[in-house]
Amino acid sequence: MTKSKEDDDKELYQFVASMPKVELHAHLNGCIREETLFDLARQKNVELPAKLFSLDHHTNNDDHVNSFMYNVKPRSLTDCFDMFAVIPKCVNDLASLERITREALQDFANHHVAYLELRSTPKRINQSLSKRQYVETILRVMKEFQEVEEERYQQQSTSTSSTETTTRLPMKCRFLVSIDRSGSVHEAQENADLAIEFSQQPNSLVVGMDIGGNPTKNDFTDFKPALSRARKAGLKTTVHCGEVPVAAGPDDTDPRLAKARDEVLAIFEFRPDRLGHALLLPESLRNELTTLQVPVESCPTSNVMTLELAKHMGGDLIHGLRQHPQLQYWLDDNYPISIGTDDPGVFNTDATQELVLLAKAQEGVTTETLKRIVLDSVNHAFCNVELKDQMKQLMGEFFATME
Ligand code: 6MZ
Repeated sequence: MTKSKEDDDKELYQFVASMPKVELHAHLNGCIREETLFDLARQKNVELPAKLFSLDHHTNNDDHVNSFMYNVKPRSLTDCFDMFAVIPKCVNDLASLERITREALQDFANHHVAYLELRSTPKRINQSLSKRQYVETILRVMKEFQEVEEERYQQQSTSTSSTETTTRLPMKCRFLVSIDRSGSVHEAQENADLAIEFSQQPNSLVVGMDIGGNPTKNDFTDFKPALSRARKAGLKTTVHCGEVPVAAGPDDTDPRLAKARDEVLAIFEFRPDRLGHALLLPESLRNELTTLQVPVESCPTSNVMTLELAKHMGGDLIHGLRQHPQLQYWLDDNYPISIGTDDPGVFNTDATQELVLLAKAQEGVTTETLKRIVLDSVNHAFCNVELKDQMKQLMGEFFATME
């Protein structure tokens, strides 16, 4: 009997769900579970903007306990930043910060992420809490989570009842301190101070810094000194790049496009260890990137949503991803990339879905390609060589059991 398309889809999904994965591009507040956001909003009396969320009462009584809200898809770049403005109003104490961190880690682990680099912008989430406490809290939850993962793995290794689908590697976590480019240079310098200080503690999980935030605000060069300082102190760096349209060449006089081009060139000149998205690069800059070989953190669903690539296709992500300006080129060229979720809560995605989407949308992507991308991603990780070697060995052994 020949296999149906549904059987193939199911097989692909099961393979991808059970394979160990590497997540290098995930923003903590963007990982918030939908139900957690709604729960916290209710607890803290925060009104979520009706444009982004709609309220659907599935109540047996009138006390709102069972009221349920769901995201209105899709999400443009502007929608995302409107959401990022409201999420911290709900995550405004240590208990909620701990909760979203623990849940984010659990969600990645449930999707068999074996190595996670989570990033977040240090915030004073209320008047009595410092940015240092924000970072300390996240790091404590990550450490605790790793310990539990290690214990679980030891038990799994000695148990005879583990099956291939339930078996997974223990998740290792590292942290990147973000700079939000819509904030001030002073804030960025404070974040660099924290990143440097925490990275110098023994067994620190802090391995790098990131510049993200609304790409229409300010300029990379404003924040370069903070990032340079972090780099001098031994931290790795990654910069969001090409999220807004960029001039095709130096002769383009449109001031916005020309500014975006200058910015990409400044980022290239800085030569971060990785780039986030590198999405709207015209051919000349794509070629320049090919020469530089800076690994790119590509986030398929996020890219389709923010570029609104599926807008006229009924929201079909597969067709949307086929319009991605760079992905097919990178795949054909074996360019160094990793596949990330960006903001799984905001984009309603997860680590499994991103790889399945890639395989379904892009030509020539097989399960072998996915394994190669995941293993290569370890090379782009910001952790030390010892952990990279350990990850490669464990993942290689795991893949061997999947053949
Ligand atoms: C640029 C993004 C982003 O730091 O509060 N962020 N920056 N482009 C994106 N693609 C859509 N997605 C998330 O997490 C949320 C913050 O991450 C950055 C933004 O600064 C956002 O406010 P944290 O944990």
